[in-house]
Formats: sequence, structure tokens, C-alpha cells
Amino acid sequence: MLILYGVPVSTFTTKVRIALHAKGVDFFEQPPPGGYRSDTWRAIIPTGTIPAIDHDGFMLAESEAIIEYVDEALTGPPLLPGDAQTRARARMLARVHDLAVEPAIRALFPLIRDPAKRDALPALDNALQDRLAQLERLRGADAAWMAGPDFSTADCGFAVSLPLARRLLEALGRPLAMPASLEGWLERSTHHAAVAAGLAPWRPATEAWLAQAMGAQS
Ligand SMILES: N[C@@H](CCC(=O)N[C@@H](CS)C(=O)NCC(=O)O)C(=O)O
Repeated sequence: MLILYGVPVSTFTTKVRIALHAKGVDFFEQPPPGGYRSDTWRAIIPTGTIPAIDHDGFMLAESEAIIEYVDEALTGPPLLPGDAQTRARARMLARVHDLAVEPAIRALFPLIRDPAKRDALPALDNALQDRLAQLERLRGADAAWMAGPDFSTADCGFAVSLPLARRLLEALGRPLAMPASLEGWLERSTHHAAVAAGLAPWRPATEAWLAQAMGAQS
């Protein structure tokens, strides 16, 4: 049995949850002992971050490493399908997600919590638009999935962070205009069974967080 340590609202936990569903892995999800960033959790995972997995006693942190491990160690549909070049592109796009696009979305969190910070919204929105335009050029607009004709690890992060970006900007009163091919990808992604299953706990948790964070201001 594989244990996924994470919480429903976490983007990176949800990225791994989507990958586990895509791989067809039987897993059990629970919060990290003591909560993430806690001393208890840091004694197990020194960075204090989520997600992490415990696979028959093998502990591993970092979402991308977890997904590649699961792909190699367990049976099921490949999460890095295709030839060497397609797999390399999937890894590249997964890194672009983690290092460029997701941070541009995370930068909106302080604005959700604090109306005094919302003067920064146009600049942050523009920065995100730039990242999405780069992403569209990197991936090639005609691919059905992020890295090619098949669903891969490159899809798992964007499948949660792009809906998150849309929801955050909607809450901030500035609808997200995405490049057309990414709109098409998002529509396809929403109907993918693994994405739907992975987002099922994330959606209500995100709404509860938004209600709490924005409600706390009034
Ligand atoms: N690079 C890490 C990022 C994980 C991450 O930032 N997780 C967030 C929750 S979505 C977290 O644990 N934040 C707590 C912290 O950074 O101290 C990964 O891919 O797993």
C-alpha cells in the first residue's frame, strides 16, 4: 500500500494525487503527522513540505521525484510515455510548471488574504500571462496533451494550477484570459478521469480556503 502525505488544498499534493490516479495506483491519503512545516514532520521530511509518499517504508518527498518513482516502480499506464524526445519534453514542461508557472500563480495568494496588496494585481496578472504565453510557445499549440499525444507527468501540475489560477483571478475580479490552445487543453483535462478524481477533494477545499481567507477581511 502506498501512503500519500498531503492535504486536499495543496497544489503539489493534488498534482501527485492526479498522477496516482492516472497510474491506477491503490493509495491512501493522510495529512502529515503534526502538519506540514511542523517539527514532527521535519523529523521525517527535513524540508517540512508536502507531498511525500511512504511506499512500503520508502519515504520520498518532491512531487516530480515521486511521480517518476511511481512511474518506474509500479505497473500501470506510463506517466512518461513516448520516445526519448517526448519524455524529455514532458520533463521540461513539468519543470516549467514547478519553477515558473506555479510560482506566478502562488504570487496571487497574498492578494487573496489582504485587500491592501491588490494594487499589485495588474502586474502579477501580466506576469502570469507572460508565463502562459511562453508555455503555449514551448508546448506547441497542436498537441492534445501538454507534451504530445498522450497524458503525461507534464499534465499533472497544470491540471490543478490552471484551474486554481482561473479561480483566484475570478475571486479577485479579473477573469483569466488564457491562450486558445491552453483553453482547449484545460477543457480536455477537466474531462480526464484521473484529473477529475484528483481534483475532487481539491475543489471543495479550495472553496473553503477562499471563503475563509476572503471572509476574514470583512
Ligand atoms: N518542490 C516541492 C514543492 C512542494 C510545496 O511547496 N508544497 C507546499 C504545499 S502545496 C508546502 O509544503 N509548503 C510549505 C513550505 O514550503 O514550507 C514539490 O514539488 O513537492
